[in-house]
Amino acid sequence: MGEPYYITTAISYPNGKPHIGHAYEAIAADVIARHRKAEGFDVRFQTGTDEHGLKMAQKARDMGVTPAALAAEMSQHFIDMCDGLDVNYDVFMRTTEPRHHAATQELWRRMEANGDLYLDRYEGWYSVRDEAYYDETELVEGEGGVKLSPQGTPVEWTVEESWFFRLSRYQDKLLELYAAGEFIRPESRRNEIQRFVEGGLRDLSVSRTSFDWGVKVPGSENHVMYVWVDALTNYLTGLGFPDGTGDYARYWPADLHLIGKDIVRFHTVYWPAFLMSAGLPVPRQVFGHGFLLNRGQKESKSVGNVTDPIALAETFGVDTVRYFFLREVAFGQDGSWSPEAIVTRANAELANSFGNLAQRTLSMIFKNMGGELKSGLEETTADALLAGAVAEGIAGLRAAFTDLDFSNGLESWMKAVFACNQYVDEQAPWTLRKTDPARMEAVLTVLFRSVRQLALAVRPVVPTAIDKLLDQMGQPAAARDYAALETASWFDDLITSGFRVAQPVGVFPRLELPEAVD
Ligand code: ME8
Repeated sequence: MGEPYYITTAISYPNGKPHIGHAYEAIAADVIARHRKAEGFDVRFQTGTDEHGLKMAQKARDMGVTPAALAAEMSQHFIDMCDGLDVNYDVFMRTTEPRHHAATQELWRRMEANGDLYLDRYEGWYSVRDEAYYDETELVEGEGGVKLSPQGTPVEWTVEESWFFRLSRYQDKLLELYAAGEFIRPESRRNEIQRFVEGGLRDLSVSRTSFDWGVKVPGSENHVMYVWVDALTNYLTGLGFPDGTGDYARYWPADLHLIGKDIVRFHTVYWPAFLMSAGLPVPRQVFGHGFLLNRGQKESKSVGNVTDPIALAETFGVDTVRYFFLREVAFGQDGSWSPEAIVTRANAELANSFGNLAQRTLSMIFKNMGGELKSGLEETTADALLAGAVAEGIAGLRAAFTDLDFSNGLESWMKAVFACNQYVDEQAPWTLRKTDPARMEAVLTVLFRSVRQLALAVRPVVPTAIDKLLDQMGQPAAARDYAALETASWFDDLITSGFRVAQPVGVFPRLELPEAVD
């Protein structure tokens, strides 16, 4: 078994159906998980729903249902979204599960045993929308002079008895953690958080008494924990914590918490401080990705531009949507999508460049060679150069993906695809068919090999289409990771098996712009 690699997404608030931002994060995490698997890692991938807190309680009240019923109904939509987008998680964590209450209470006890929790009175500003406390100095003025959080959400003055966490104790330790390596990525977010922590940390209010939809504070049953204490602990619960053996021992600390830019503070200030307090190792990295915008605009119910990610995948194809998100957006920055941009990108790169290359290659082998591949053909300089270009493009993709730089990784891959298309045009196998049939067979064989390598490399991004293609190329289902790129005997094995290329079926169709996308 390979080295362990534990990746998580944020757990979503199931106070409504999933939106495009949820889909973007889930897809990116899934591609990272598949990429690491292909690299030989023993991957554990967790996602889920964050079901407690005032936001859920208020939404349920507005709808006239219990918070538990709302959470149960909506979390199913998040499970369906993962299924609909080929997001292959290992664990879907729901924070209302009893084992999660037990894990969170254990974390609390450990923080208390370390002297980091005390009872006091909280007076300050709270944003239900963000489930966050803000300092007076952080607030901004909205229309009519109303006070808003830095995220632009309403805040309310709150006065309550509350348990506090001694966050102020952790300032130096956190700064050391940031200085030691790449705990926070990208760099811009690291600088922002570092400045925030350098500015001084106030103790954090970590319990509420005004409502009861949450995890009970041990020994203080009229308090429920601040929803972020319980939400962050999901990353431990899914591994069996507090049992320190088994999955926990194997996968903790997490290699990567993948989250959006708006919740970096919770993951890089509060979470490592809670873990340090409880005597547990901190995660290796937190990556705050950017936001996905609809033609440059935030999707919102009031603007009426909210996209259902499953409908999007049904309209354009799951693989297309996955490819588009990773190719179009510089990971870490905000990105924008529109139906036109999806269609343009998919047609140019998937249909016309790679899809057409694969289709032409298989089709010519079927028609001109009776589907039969040959070994021992003579290799020219052009053939060797192409093999080099393909290897380079794939190496570029792998290195960039490991660094979470998807758009450049796919660009490197596209360069290799272009090299193949240029090779087809230059070698003109359709002409060789009459002038030099042996050379035609060699050219088509070189192309078959190249298409196989390119397909294996891009499989983490577009798994369904690539599996359909690799099936048509006689590639064993069990040998589709990156190790297969280096298997010396694969081609001879294929010939020995008696495999013949059949009339190919295209796997990346050309798209038309739909009339309206819901
Ligand atoms: O924040 N583009 O849940 P959430 C990209 N429950 N990503 C986006 C986005 C957009 N337009 N909008 C939101 C929560 N996200 C908490 C997390 S983790 C212990 C608790 C991202 O449903 C957002 O940044 O509001 C977050 O990473 C994820 O979607 C879930 O957001």
